[in-house]
Amino acid sequence: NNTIVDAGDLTVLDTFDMVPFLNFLSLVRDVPRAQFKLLLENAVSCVLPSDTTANPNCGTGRFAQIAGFEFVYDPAGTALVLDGNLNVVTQGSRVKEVTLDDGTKIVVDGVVVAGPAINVATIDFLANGGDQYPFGNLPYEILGNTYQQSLADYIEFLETVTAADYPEGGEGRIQLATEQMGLVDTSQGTWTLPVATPPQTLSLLAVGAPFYFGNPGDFPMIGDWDCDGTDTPGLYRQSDGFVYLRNSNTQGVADIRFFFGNPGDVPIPGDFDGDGCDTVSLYRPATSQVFVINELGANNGGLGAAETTYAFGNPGDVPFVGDFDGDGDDTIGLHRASTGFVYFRNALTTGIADNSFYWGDPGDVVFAGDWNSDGVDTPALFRASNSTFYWRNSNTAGNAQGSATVTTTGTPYPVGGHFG
Ligand SMILES: [Ca+2]
Ligand SMILES: [Ca+2]
Ligand SMILES: [Ca+2]
Ligand SMILES: [Ca+2]
Repeated sequence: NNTIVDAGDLTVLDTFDMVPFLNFLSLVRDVPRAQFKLLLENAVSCVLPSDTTANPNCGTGRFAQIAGFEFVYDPAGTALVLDGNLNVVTQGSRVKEVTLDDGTKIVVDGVVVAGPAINVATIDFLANGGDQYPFGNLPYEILGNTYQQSLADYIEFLETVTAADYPEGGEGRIQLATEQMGLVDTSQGTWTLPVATPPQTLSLLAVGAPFYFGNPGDFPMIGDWDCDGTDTPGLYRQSDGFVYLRNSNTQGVADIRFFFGNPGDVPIPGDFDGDGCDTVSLYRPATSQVFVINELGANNGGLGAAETTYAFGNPGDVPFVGDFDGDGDDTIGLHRASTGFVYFRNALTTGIADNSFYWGDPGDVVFAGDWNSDGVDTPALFRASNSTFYWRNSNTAGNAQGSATVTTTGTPYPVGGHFG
């Protein structure tokens, strides 16, 4: 639990406060690696408020406390759903990396590494399927101690526990993968993904190697065009309305090409119907109109008419996209450089803004993303004059809650997403 222990003596009674249930230390031998990943998927299957919709069995308590290994999870992945008999209903894809303390890799990039099974120490409640932990029918040995007695013994063994042993923000055993920030040098058509990761997480990836995609002057965007959870480049050529999309973060030709819109339209990529796939919608600055479409074109063909069209904003507003209320559907925001305000609605309809607040100076490029992995997109901006990203984690007025200064070349333009 989250007991705060004041400096001074710890008593046995304190340990009963910390671990108050009658659970016995237990040993589960030879847990196959895939099942170990399944156990961790269960641990992170109820971390977003929206998870309770898919899984009515979500309850408090299933998030794991761990030792002996580290793992990285990304709430943007699919939550594991189990039925009442602990059979898998929906496979989870949130657990990205699992590494034992001796360096053995168990999961890399979401994929289980083949190898020997693992012995797991836990409590009999979980070994027996409590909190939906899917240990299956693996036998477990109940050892002689309750977990409270084990904790008391351990503290006695240590003699002194200091705050330095338990740093604020944790020791990195459990890491949260957030959306990252990248830059496109539009003067060269070079992409660097990522260049910054908000520091609520340890940076998982070094700065990416730049790669070429597109021509100088193309309007860059990023999205998950093939619905695999990884965001990759796209381009909109404003002169002729051509869309060029690529499904990997590597140099190469476009995987998808089609045309849509009028000269001068601004691309707004997002998942406007919440199906897990991003598509390219448009904002027409001349008339302040949004054109939403939930499919991609193909084969150099035209995409046809938009599914939804509505007016939003004033001439000169610059659009950005996000899921500002965390319901799974993207909607449109606007940055008005003349006032320094952002405006957004949580529905794809005409109407007054659901929210507006001061964010950014003229010249800043505003975009949105989920910088703390709570399921809600909030604003960021890139300020070219000092090569710095700024972001907030709530959709409210206020100063930036984080910033990162990066190295730039040419004409940098920001993108945010899960770059894999
Ligand atoms: Ca993708
Ligand atoms: Ca979609
Ligand atoms: Ca939304
Ligand atoms: Ca967020």
